[in-house]
Amino acid sequence: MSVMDAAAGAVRGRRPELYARYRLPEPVLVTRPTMPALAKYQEQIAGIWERQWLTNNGQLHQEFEARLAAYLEVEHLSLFCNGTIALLVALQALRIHEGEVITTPFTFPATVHVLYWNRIRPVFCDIDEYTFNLDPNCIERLIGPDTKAILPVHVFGYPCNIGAIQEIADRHGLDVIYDAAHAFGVRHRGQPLASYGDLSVLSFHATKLFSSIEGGAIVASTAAEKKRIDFLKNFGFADEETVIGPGINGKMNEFQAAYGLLELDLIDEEIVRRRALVELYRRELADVPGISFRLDLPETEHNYAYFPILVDASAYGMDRDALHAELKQFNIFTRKYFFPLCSTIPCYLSLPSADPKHLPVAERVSKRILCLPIYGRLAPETVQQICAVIKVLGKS
Ligand code: T4K
Repeated sequence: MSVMDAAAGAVRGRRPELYARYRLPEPVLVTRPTMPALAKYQEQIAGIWERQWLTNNGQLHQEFEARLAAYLEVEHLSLFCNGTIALLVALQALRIHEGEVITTPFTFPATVHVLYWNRIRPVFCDIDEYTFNLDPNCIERLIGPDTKAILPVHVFGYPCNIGAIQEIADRHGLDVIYDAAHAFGVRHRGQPLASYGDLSVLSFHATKLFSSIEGGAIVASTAAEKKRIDFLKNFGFADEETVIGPGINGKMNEFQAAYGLLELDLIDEEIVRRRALVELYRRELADVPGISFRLDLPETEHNYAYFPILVDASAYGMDRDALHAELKQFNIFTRKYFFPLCSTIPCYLSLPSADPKHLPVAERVSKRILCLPIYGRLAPETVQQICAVIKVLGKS
């Protein structure tokens, strides 16, 4: 019998006793949205009713775009209906609609699907063991005559090695589009993380640190780029009679903008709360054999959007999948972000770069990673209870 089987058996045998002592009374989900007061949202909606202006660059859209750009300290920001359409348009904005783009397999499928939808071949590159982001040492050998751009992801809001990536891109004349879906408000080397690269794309989905229900944005480097992006997200219309290119409908509506505006008032407090919870998790789990996590990175102001741990089965006594399943029995709903790797999705499986032998770090990380519950309203006592369960399962 393996160590894992023995541990699982021991837990099963002692379940009633363990449940009675450790099971959480209510389900705890991996995240919950930070929601503004309903009365405030109703007030905003009343204004929408009065104006009878529901979408297409309405008053709240304009106000949200300006306030968000100021909050993020970026000059040129375009709002979108969601992060996926924003990524799709970012590629179109840079006229990348053929060839290959180098990206990470360790991400949400949206990152790779937007390449497919633009008829671009994804080229998967392995990741760095510590940050879980594209490993710059692996990028260069993947560059070929068809390579057009690099699409890295600041996964969990951890900054990519932006210096090395930009240096490679400059040397080969490639564009860099950052998928900054997790990186709202992160600062790195004295600058907003979203200001690096040719374009950066944010997501404001309900599960994100900062939300507009659904939503997203592209941060551009120049006013001209923003203008082109604004045309492209509105079917390509430059004015009533001029269509500059094959645009799409990527517009954010007034209800999303209203919600986003109210969230802006809550975001600083949300980050402070999450930071305290991350610090608590780190203290509680510091000495659990086989459980590891990342500390703050140098020159970075983090947003504490996620709390991923890595499970080393031989040291912990149970593998990631078993822990994920066991935690459910205790009413704790963690998520395997990001498993399976995008390179294993059937439509990408036959790509030469999808071969697992080229992606050893990503393979290892995706089999060990587990995101624990984190959101501002999560009580510190609940974090302590979650950690107590993780500790007791490990000891079993
Ligand atoms: N790039 C990256 C790197 C991304 O991670 C994402 C999205 C994108 C691009 C695309 O951006 P968007 O087009 O979405 O703007 C969720 C989100 O749907 C997705 O936005 C996000 N990444 C991904 C990491 O997480 P699921 O399939 O895990 O969501 P779901 O419905 O299982 O929700 C997770 C938990 O959140 C639930 O257990 C409960 C809680 N929840 C969820 C919703 C929707 C709530 O409490 N309330 C809610 O309204 O993908």
